[in-house]
Amino acid sequence: MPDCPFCRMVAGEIPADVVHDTERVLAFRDINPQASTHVLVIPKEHHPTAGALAEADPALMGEVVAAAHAVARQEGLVAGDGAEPGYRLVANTGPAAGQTVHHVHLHLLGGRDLGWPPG
Ligand code: DGP
Repeated sequence: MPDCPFCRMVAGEIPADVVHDTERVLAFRDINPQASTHVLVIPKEHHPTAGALAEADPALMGEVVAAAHAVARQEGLVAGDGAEPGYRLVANTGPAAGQTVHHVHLHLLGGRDLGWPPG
């Protein structure tokens, strides 16, 4: 998608602070971090939302979630048993949730206490 910033990042046309890179998934630090760890995890293929991706290619959605977990481990957010200290995955979908980039991305947030409910 020529106008999609994340497709352009995948193509190497926009610089990214990449923390994880596989055949089908890319993870890079958010330009406007909301926590000491704030990484965006995306499929390299363009899909507009998490739900659309899960319907079109559930295996790829699984790869995106597994990549997020691998990055969380890399960032020291996951103990061996996956329990401590933890992290949050967020997939904003549509205007009510404040989605601004229409290429599915999971926000991986961690490194501070994350309040609930979110804003
Ligand atoms: P969302 O509101 O869920 O669509 O969040 C989009 C996120 O993408 C937002 O936290 C800022 C981030 N972002 C937008 N453009 C860029 C960029 O060019 N580089 C990086 N690293 N992050 C970006």
